[in-house]
Amino acid sequence: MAKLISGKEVSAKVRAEVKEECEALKAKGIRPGLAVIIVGDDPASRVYVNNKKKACAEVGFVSEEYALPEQTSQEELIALIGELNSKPEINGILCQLPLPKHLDEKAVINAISPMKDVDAFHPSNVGRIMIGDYHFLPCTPAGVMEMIKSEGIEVAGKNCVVIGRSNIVGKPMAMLLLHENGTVTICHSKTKNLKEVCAAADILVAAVGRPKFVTADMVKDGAVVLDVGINRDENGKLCGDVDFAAVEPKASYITPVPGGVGPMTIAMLMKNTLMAAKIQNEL
Ligand code: L34
Repeated sequence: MAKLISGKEVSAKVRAEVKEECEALKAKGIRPGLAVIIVGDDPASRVYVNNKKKACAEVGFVSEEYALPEQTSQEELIALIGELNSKPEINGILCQLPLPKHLDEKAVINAISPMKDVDAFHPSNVGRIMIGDYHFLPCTPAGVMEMIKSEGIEVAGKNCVVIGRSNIVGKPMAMLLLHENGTVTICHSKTKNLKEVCAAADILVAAVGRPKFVTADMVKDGAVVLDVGINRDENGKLCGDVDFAAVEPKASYITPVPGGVGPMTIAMLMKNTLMAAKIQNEL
């Protein structure tokens, strides 16, 4: 039987710390502000953005939402980001992904001032992470690391396998595990012997985006299993990339979906926004 690492609990702790620091900033006349841009009406994005706004209210940040119509042009979106870049009361800017197909995600990310890039998606922040000299870590991988740390799980020397190589999760996740001295393998759709590679992992991170992709035969006895996926199963129920019922008996630790990595993503966003506010106020 695995121990459950509750994203609900760990994220509540992170948010409580952020809230406390936010109150200390108030005494200095500083109130962190986050601007969230959402383009179109993807229902999942709507839920995530609402959760981000709720978290801002809870920790004491100002949050501004910019809900733009599906047919927003590249120029309009870039112009809004430009305005927010020069708005002093906004410390963090986030453009919820995915964007509608006609918009150029890369150009949008590039337009966000690296100082306000609380997703840490801008190439300059990505480069900083690569060399270990950063202010912000991308929220989802940072949230996974926080869950690992919350249980005192040692990463150094461990065989870490990340399934998925996206710029948002897989690649930075591998880098953060490497920073903690893990021996890291990244798997993807072209990986040969995926099952064997995964079954050798002490720490297995699933970021594939396919429901119940990780089955029991891919998991070593006693492995730590972190599930980044948020999918809907055949009954429309939220589920992760891991077949939880089958894998849970084999793992030593496992994260649930929902209530796992998702809430951690949001908590780490709060942490990054606080950090952005401190940096921009030269604290
Ligand atoms: N720019 N785009 C940008 N930054 C991000 O950090 C994200 N991400 C991912 C999608 N696009 C993004 C998020 O915010 C995924 N993500 C995210 C955020 C929150 C939750 C899930 C994904 C979340 O709150 N999950 C809840 C359940 C939500 C539900 O009911 O559907 C959970 O318990 O997992």
